[in-house]
Amino acid sequence: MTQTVRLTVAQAVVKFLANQYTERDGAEQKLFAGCFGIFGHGNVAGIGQALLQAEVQTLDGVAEAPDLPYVLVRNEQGAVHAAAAYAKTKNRLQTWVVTSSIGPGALNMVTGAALATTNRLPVLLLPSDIFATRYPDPVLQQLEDPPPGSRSQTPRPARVRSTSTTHLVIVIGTRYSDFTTASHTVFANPDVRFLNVNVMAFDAAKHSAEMLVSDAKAALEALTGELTGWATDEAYQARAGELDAEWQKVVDTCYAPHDQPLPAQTEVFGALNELMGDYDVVINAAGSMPGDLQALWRARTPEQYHLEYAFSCMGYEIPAAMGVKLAVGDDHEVVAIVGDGTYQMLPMEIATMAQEGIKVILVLLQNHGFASIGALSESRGSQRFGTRYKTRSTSGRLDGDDVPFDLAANAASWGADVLKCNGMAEFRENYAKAVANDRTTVLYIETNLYGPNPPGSAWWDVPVSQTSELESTQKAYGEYVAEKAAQRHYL
Ligand SMILES: Cc1ncc(C[n+]2csc(CCOP(=O)(O)OP(=O)(O)O)c2C)c(N)n1
Ligand SMILES: [Mg+2]
Repeated sequence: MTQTVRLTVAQAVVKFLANQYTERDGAEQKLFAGCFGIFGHGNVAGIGQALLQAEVQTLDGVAEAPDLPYVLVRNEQGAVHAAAAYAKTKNRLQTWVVTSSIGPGALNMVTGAALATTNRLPVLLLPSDIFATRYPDPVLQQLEDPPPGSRSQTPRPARVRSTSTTHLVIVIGTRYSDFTTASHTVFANPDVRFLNVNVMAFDAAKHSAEMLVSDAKAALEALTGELTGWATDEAYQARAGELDAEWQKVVDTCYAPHDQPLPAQTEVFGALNELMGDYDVVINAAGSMPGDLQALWRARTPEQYHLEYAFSCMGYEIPAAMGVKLAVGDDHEVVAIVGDGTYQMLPMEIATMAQEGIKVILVLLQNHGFASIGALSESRGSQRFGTRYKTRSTSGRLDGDDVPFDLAANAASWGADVLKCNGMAEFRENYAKAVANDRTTVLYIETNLYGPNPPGSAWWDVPVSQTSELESTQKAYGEYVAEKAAQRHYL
């Protein structure tokens, strides 16, 4: 009798790959020794879940469990080089799989892929892709038409909450990314209509909107003229004011001391928001920081807020600080907030800044892992698998001591001055020293991996494995299905 086994594609792929062999001169060996990778929202809940399940089952001694050990790396390009070198050393009889997230993670593998191709070396690269359904389109890091050079903003929670009764949404210069729309769950009123002001027809047409293809300023002036004498009613205005005031209290709470051994990163943001000048520039791109900054940062000028959140590319911040400093000149402080993960991806332009006498301030938030993808992994039932910088212990898992790297020493070795900050008081003192310094200065501070982060109600469509041997995944799948019901599709 045949038995039906239900697996996700990722679980089937892992099982299949773990059972591939090469044979030469009568000797068999496994084709894939293991899987290198970095999880992001594109692979954490799919192949991440499958690799976790395989690891749990292997260590539990479950019969026929696939054995494809997962190794967290620092940069996707490095992972592919390691796989290619392994294959060359093993006379092409064995190699490694590499898994990456969507967008920058996938593209980082391209150089390694070219090296493997030119050397005729076998590697198996599993870059993640956008969704098969078009519901959450465009997802974070999805490439669309070339966007105009606009600053796009996502709504703050106070505004998000007010949208269930919204009839008309006037949007100015947005791509409607999944963060802006909470993966199409924000605008809950079934009769909601959109007026899109955008210089690009491509974006103006989204959400079946009334298109206003125009320069934003010209459109706003024209609309203001047309609306002379019209106003929303007083109750509506009062409610909007209340929601804003409520949100300001949330920001104050996030910025205030949290009375825990390590500060929350929001305390660091609060200090920077207060200490930085109106025309200084804060930079960030990837990790848990962009979402927090979006919710909390009180930008006093448009120039102050430099976030790259279209591609959310780890490794952007340090080179970006160099680029911004060259553009704004010495009268402005340029402050890049750098996560420990993103730091390890691309720290070396610090040396270029030392070479050229370019001074920026780098705030290095050390939380020993991925606060962002770790929390996402947990919420999607993948148990924070492979998201902390821990050594492999005798259990066979990445649950040992902290990996003994020293990012402060590393930054100093590239030619920066490094000030270690033990808590927020010292951070504030050291910020003043960094401003007074004429060399690139790294403010190194340990922060709490678990936040707390700003309260957020926005949903993100990151699908969960439909079938699983893990209770955590089964539970997360139920939640996912329930939450997805709020999603709407606009033609
Ligand atoms: C090049 C690249 N690879 C993978 C990802 C997916 N990704 C998004 S955030 C993140 C972890 C960032 O860690 P860290 O810089 O320490 O920030 P934290 O999450 O701790 O705030 C990863 C792996 C990405 N955005 N870019
Ligand atoms: Mg981190």
